[in-house]
Amino acid sequence: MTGKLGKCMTLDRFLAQCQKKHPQASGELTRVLMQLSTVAKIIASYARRAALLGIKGLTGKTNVQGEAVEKLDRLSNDAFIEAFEYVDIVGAIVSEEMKAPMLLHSGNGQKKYVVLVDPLDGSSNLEVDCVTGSIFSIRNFGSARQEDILHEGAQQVGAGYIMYGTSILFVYSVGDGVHSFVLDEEIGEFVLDHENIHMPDRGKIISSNFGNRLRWAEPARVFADSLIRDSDHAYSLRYSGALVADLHQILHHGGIYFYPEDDRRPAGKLRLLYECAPLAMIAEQAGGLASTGRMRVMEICPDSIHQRIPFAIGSKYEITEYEKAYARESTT
Ligand code: AFP
Repeated sequence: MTGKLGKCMTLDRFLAQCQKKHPQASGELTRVLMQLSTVAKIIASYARRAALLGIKGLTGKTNVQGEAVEKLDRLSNDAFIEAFEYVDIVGAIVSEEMKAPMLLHSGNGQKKYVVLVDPLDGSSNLEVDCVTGSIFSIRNFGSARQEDILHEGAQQVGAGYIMYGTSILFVYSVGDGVHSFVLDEEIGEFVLDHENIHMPDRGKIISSNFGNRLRWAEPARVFADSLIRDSDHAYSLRYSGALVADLHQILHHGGIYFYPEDDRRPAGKLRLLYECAPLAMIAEQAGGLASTGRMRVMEICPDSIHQRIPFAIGSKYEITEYEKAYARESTT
């Protein structure tokens, strides 16, 4: 970081350095990541000043998911769309806030990527000035038709998240490990914070909405009870209401976040394409796992752009135990 070593490894310098290791690289992915980092700064400034700017609260509209849209959900979505109007290699954008994929740069050639986003994860936290995030996935562009976007997570070219907390963090992977950057507001740049993050193989954090425990599918309940009963390995409960923040802790300290299917949401709550798959890529690149309980998230072929799945993500030990609980259920 700026002060620590007297050196300043900014995001653009880091990406330039990585690019040199791959002489065949065109620099196009770097352009996409840099534009995402600009969006991060814009949304961070909205989130920080939401009360002052009078942009807290609901718009009065509901989105395609049937959820109430916060003013900042809409502004964040607009910030992503605007960003990619300047990057002609991004041919389409898919967002939690939009019913269908949005085609960008119609008529221009050279489209290479589609970007999928949850513009503001945990937006209900905004009302009380708590942590929020954004999640992104970068895939190869075929067309803006849904069938050309519905591919398994293993085909993602890159993924990451932005966390708007006490610091603003930009965390990404393009398949060569997970790197995190912190916004140095004095110089207006993201500066390297952690290179090649490795998630502990077993952790101490359990993160889930225990208010739903009686509604969860049986294997999730059995798993949670057995983990909490383990007297040799004490777990701490952490749950913020923003997946990005909960995963970020687990990335560093290990453990598990899970949002299983329950009697109100038999398909689960979280969205595959712009929440689960990108975070699964981050977890796997950091040495962790992501699963529905029954299968690896990165192998699911989506059937619609807003598909939901039951989701568990975290350290190898905890996710393996979670899957064992589901496997036991199917043999009984
Ligand atoms: P929003 O992005 O719609 O605010 O939802 C947040 C979220 O998708 C995820 O970030 C949280 O972990 C989870 O939902 C919280 O859901 P519950 O309030 O049902 O626990």
